[in-house]
Amino acid sequence: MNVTGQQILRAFFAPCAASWCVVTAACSNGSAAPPPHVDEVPPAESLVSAPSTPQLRVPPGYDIVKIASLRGPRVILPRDDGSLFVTQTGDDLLALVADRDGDGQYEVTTLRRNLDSPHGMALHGGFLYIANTGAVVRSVLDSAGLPTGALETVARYSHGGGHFTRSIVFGDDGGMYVSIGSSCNLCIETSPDRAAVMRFDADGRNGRVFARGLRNAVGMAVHPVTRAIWVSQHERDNLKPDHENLPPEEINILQDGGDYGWPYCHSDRVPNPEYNDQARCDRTIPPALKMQAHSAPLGMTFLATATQLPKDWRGDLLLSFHGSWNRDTPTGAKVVRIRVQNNRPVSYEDFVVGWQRANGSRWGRPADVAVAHDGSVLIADDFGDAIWRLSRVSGGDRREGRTGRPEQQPR
Ligand SMILES: [Ca+2]
Repeated sequence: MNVTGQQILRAFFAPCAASWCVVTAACSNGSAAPPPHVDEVPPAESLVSAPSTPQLRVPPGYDIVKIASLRGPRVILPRDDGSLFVTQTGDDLLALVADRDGDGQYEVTTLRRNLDSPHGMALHGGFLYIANTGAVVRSVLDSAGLPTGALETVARYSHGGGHFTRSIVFGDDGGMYVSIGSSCNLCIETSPDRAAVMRFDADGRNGRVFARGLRNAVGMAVHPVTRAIWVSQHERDNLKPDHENLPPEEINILQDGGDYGWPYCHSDRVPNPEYNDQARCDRTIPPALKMQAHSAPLGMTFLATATQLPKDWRGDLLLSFHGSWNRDTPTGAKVVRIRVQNNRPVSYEDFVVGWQRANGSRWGRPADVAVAHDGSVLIADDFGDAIWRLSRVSGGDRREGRTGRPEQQPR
């Protein structure tokens, strides 16, 4: 086992107590009004305590329940049969999480051990791809859709030092896109594949830099209409004088050959004072959406198939904020909804909150969010060692269920 995974993750959480705790929060009694549409994260006035989970607050009409317990779940890949592939990055594991007996609680089976900080996953061409910290590996799927046989290494890239998780998606062109974060907070990298998204053929050949200047793009998702790759991006630390609120975290929409600024620039083409190169910044692509500094945006998902959410949410996306670790007033540890108009992100607002207490300490941290086969929403909580399922109390829109089956009621 490498030493970077869970130990680093847990080190970030050191100021936080690990025990479960009920957050007592002032909240409304369930107004039917939609959440406010604003550019900054609002107070969670429109959220209510979930009926079965008073620690967490969700929009009125929804419930959230813990469906699985496992150490450090980071990325969720839902399967068509309702089960999930889950990477446990810190323990170098791939797990199958499935409700085998139909009681609403999901059982955990370890499928692969001794991976190398596995994080992102993708299904493509009859393979399960896993993004380890230094290479993408893949495994053939058997008739049950489970990985079988030896792992094949298909693409290697830089690793060691700094950001160690790797994310992966396949584009409409069949290309394999892998995000590799920076080795530092702020520096000029010596390896061109750091702070970049690489594009490979599906067999790992013809690797090249697709987009650069991305300090740590962890969330990756393909827009359901434009098919562009969207990423969430962690910006730099220790920018004076207002480290608390600068620079903003970002959503970026990737373009082939695009430069998104880091380390030279932040925000809308603003030079970092360490380099002070406005001419260079003028050639970079500004963020599509700016968000609260130090929110640590991780996994995200579009809601095109989230049939348990209202129809007018289906063009939007959800994003996990892991939460700040070096901000005097902690922020984050919540899931936000990003509103999309004309295929661009325009604002964001709280969607699920409560992992963070009023004093800033946390009992959980959302790391990934995904849409399940039945249109419900799944959240990986790598600090609370849990997977949560959010569903509509009334059962959702049955006519639009992806599977054609009645959607499961929350338990
Ligand atoms: Ca079960």
